[in-house]
Formats: sequence, C-alpha cells, structure tokens
Amino acid sequence: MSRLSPPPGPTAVRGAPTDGPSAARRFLISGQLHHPLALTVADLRTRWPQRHAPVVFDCATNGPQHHTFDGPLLRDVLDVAGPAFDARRRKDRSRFLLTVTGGDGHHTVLSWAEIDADFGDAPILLATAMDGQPLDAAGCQLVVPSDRCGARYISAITGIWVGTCPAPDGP
Ligand SMILES: Nc1nc2c(c(=O)[nH]1)N[C@H]1C(S)=C(S)[C@@H](COP(=O)(O)O)O[C@H]1N2
Ligand SMILES: [Mo]
Repeated sequence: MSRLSPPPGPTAVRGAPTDGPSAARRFLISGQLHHPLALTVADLRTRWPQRHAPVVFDCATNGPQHHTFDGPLLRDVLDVAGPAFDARRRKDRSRFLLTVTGGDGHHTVLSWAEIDADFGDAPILLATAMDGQPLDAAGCQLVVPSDRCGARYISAITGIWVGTCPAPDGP
C-alpha cells in the first residue's frame, strides 16, 4: 500500500528508513535556522575541527566520572546551521535557547548565551568519541565541561532544536 511508504524527497536526507539498515544514523538540528542539518557522527568528525576535553562530572547515582571526549564545538556546528537571529546584535542572540534530546527521551536545555563568545563562551562539545572510542554507533554526546553534574551530558543525541520562546506576560 502506497500510504505505508515514506514519501520521496526531504525525508531521505534526514535518515529516514529509506536509507536502509546499514546507513549511519543521523541526528537533526532544527528550529529557527537558515540551514537545518541532518548529520552523522562521521560528519561531525570530518566537517569541523576537533577539540579534546578531559572532564570530570558527578553523577547523583554513580559518583564522580572521569572521561575524555573528542569532537567539534557545538557553537561551530550551529554557526553552519545559521540561527535566525541578527548575529551583529548581542541582545538578539541572547534570546535564543537550545534543547538537546537523547534517544531515550532524556533532554535538556541550554541558552545560546552559554556558548556565545560574548557571553559564557563555554567550550561545549558534540562528542564523536569517548575515551578514544568512536561514538558512530551510539550517537554523539553533549559535553559540558563547566557543569559539575553529569545530567546534561546527553548521550545518543537524536535532535537539537534552536529557537526563542515567547516573552512572558509582563506584571
Ligand atoms: N540520553 C541520555 N543521556 C544521559 C542520561 C540519560 O539518562 N539519557 N543521563 C545523564 C546523567 S544523569 C549522567 S551522570 C551522564 C552519565 O551517565 P552514565 O554514566 O549512566 O552514562 O549521562 C547523562 N546523559
Ligand atoms: Mo547522573
């Protein structure tokens, strides 16, 4: 039945089932962007400069965790996606938020200002390897070296959304 077949076109580039079981899984960078992206871990490794980050974070259930991660800066990847703000205006950039979602549904939020060089300038990574082991099969992982807690180290990332929230009502 044709209704069960995915439509041709944009879904193919987004890692839809039409890619077949051997195709590398893609995660999506979507939202208020000029160039939404569908990327594999191999794309992250080959298209952007890699950083190396030895980190320690505390897990509420497992205690301190020591790992090394390699991968591009989240900011460098998002610069290619092109958030729909006026890049010359700091106040405009400061309105933007990010959500990062893992394959199990665990998700977290960041503000654009955390990674913006004029604000927090945090070297947050999208890791392509952990402890020297490639993450191609598992999916990339968010690395937040300045966090004391591990909860935002989202693994097996399936999506990143970028955008603004409506302004809350005034008093
Ligand atoms: N997708 C996903 N990523 C996640 C989590 C999770 O439940 N799902 N847990 C977080 C927490 S609480 C910690 S401490 C770190 C490390 O957890 P792990 O050692 O169990 O991988 O991963 C984070 N990333
Ligand atoms: Mo944790």
